[in-house]
Amino acid sequence: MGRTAGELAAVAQRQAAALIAPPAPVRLGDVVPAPERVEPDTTADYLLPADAVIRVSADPAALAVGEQLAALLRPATGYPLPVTDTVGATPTGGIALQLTDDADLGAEGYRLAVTTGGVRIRARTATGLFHAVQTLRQLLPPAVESGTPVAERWVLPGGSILDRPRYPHRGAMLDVSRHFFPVADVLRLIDHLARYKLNRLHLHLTDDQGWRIAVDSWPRLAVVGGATEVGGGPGGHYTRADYRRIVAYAAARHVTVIPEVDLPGHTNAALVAYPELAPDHTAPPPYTGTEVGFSYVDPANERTYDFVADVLGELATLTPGQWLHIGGDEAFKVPADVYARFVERVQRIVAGLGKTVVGWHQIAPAAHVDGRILQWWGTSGDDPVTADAVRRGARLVLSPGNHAYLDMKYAPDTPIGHDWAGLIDVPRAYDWDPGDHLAGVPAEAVLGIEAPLWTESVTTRAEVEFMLFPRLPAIAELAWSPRSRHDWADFRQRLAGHGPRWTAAGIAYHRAPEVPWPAQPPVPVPRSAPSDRSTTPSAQN
Ligand code: TNX
Repeated sequence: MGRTAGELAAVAQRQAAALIAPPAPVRLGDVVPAPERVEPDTTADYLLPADAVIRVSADPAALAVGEQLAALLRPATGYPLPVTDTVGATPTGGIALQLTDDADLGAEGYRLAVTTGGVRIRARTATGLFHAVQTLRQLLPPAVESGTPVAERWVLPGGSILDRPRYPHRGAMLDVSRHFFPVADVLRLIDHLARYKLNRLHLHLTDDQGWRIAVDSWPRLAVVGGATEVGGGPGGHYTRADYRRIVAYAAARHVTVIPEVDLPGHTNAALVAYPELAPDHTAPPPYTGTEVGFSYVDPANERTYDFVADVLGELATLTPGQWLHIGGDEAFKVPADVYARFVERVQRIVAGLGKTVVGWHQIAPAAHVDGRILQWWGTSGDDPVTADAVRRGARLVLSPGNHAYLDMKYAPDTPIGHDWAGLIDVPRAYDWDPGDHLAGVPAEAVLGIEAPLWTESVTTRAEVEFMLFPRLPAIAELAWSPRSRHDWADFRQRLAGHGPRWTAAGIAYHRAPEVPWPAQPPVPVPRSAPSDRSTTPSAQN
């Protein structure tokens, strides 16, 4: 049935009102993840002037953060925002980024104070300054995300923030094996992580469907093993230079890359390239389906350990971070005792390379090795084998399949994803506590959390972003904010305010029904009207 003229007029009036009404001003508490302490002072708002200067402690890493802040603000404001290394003890207007000795702030914390005279940020490290810059970015109007100058009053809400992370390990994983994603997509993902104060990017580099990292000593891995992906597409791989670029881009954003080579299972692509590693020394056909658990490198063949040592050795050299992830999941065809001995040997190889081993929680039964981390992806909250490994010294990163798996569908009618671990809407992503999630595991054993995105059904950057937003910020809040700030009613309001930011940044997010998204905000009017910025991205639903 058609609508009456009166109904149509009412709809038109509401749409017009949404376009005319200025967006609600940003409040000091509107930050995701929620800062530890927020003290607003509504008499102390700061209007960023066109001649503002960014003053930074004379330290190269701090100055780099100052330059990042300037680069963030210049496009939308059109202001020159010069960066100087002359931060003084007394506020002098503009934005100050200052390194201090304040032990309370730890390795990543910061204080941010907005007064009518300017903004002052203090941290013990450049990383703390960097996180503060992400907060500052969120305190400016959403149009700050625009790539071209916008006529806007660049007001920051007055008051002060003290902020520190709950967990040191806050991450996401991208499976680049099931579908390959080019370097540019990975860099953009790193930007998304940094925005929400996540500091680990786990790259699932190898699986049955494709081997994605060039290895000089075993060149066919990437060239042959990388030429496939789920669904029969062309696949691809990262050269060493590509991988170095990813790692450096991440480091500049205070994100550490954790590369994963999945062993001994999930290795069909490696066996296609090097049949000598297969138990029957015969090349299997390339695999482009989505089953798991059928392939494995031969644990009884010494050549397998040469392969593991060479691959992990090259990866260790390319990776500045402390961790190497050895997979270990779903090796269904390898008997338990053989599997445990294999994992123990690989753990020793990693230790010998000076790195700390991470593995999926299936490696729990293997002997402990210094510092080892299990990534738990169960769905039940009760896992005696993992709890036992923790008693023997292991630490945990939590990726509960039924809360943190970003490849699960949001709802029965959202287009992409699996549902083997259930549907994960935004409340479900948010409503769990990493501190007491696993029975028999003390809170101190939990290093943090990680949200994996498996990509059997995820094929493009837009699809990656649809699965990440808005669930990734929910995970980020669990990882960063103190438990005392955990509050769904408050979170959904803060999250809603990010919709217009994502739109301005070209992120096609899922407009989850549990979140009170603002009406599509007025598109900022570009001052120098380039026609290609005059519409918002169309992938909104
Ligand atoms: C299980 S989680 C897997 C992956 C799949 C994923 C799909 C884990 C360690 N292994 O191989 O991609 O489920 O959700």
